[in-house]
Amino acid sequence: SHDYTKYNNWNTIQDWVISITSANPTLISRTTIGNTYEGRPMHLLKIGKSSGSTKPAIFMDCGIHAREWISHAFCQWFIKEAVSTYGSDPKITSLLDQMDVFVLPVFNVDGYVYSWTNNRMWRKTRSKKSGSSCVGADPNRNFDAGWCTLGASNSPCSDTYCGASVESEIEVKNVANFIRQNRSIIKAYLTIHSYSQLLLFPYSYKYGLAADHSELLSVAEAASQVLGSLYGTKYTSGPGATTIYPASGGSDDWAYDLGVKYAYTFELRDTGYYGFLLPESQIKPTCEETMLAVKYIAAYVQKNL
Ligand code: 0X9
Ligand code: ZN
Ligand code: ZN
Repeated sequence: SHDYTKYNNWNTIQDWVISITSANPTLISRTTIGNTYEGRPMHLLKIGKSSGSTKPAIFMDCGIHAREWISHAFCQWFIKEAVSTYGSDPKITSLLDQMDVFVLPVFNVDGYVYSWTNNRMWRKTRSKKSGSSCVGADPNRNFDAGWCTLGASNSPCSDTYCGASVESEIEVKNVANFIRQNRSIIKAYLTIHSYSQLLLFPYSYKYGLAADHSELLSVAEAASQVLGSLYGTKYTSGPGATTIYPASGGSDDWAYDLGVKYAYTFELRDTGYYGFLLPESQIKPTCEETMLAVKYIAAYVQKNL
């Protein structure tokens, strides 16, 4: 059964998505943005107090990469904290009164299932390609942002395979379609990965700085500082290309170039001791500190609507 301080498998997450939505009808609504390659539903939760009119929104996804289990855990934690502190935490209350937060708890569902059943270190989707015995593409190399030009591979067997074409992966297409359709209301795009303790922003597909570089950097540095205030966890912030590595086809760069100014990639704990195999004992502290940074960015976005 579901436990916020443990890693939950897809069936448990799916049951939890249904039950937390029905338990919080005034704060959560659920839609499906499409199905995965293997036919699983991609549940999207909208967290916010309904106001009768369309509200500005933040979009956040977890689990683009299958093996980054702390990411999936964070989206569940975020939803729990949001609904359980609405009405008592002034920041969350004000945020959810004025804005909606769209949360995609598991982006790469098929890959996540495979990381539980077959290969704990699986990263990609599970799409099949004729002419290759290798499976899947890297969803974070499959967006339309300098697609397959840098830090991505043309080889279907690579872990950073960019896919046969832009948005060839149905999961990427579903997310991109949703964001395109809601482009006018989406003010921030947050994507949760692990590991390395980084807060990244555009660009990664090129070395040139984003037009909003100084604002993106100062928000990232302030968010990293509040994150570290809880347990002393050290984060580095900066543009992806120079802070982690150049890599094209990422969701953050794509969202930014679409016009979503506050586009951030979180790389959660740790710095490599456990890496993707972060122990369950670190779920709570990791999620609590990350909440502070996400709430900081959300409050900043809200203040600057
Ligand atoms: O390489 C990635 O996709 C991300 N790192 S991870 O270890 N989680 O795979 C970093 C993504 C940074 N942003 C872009 N490359 N656009
Ligand atoms: Zn990742
Ligand atoms: Zn808490």
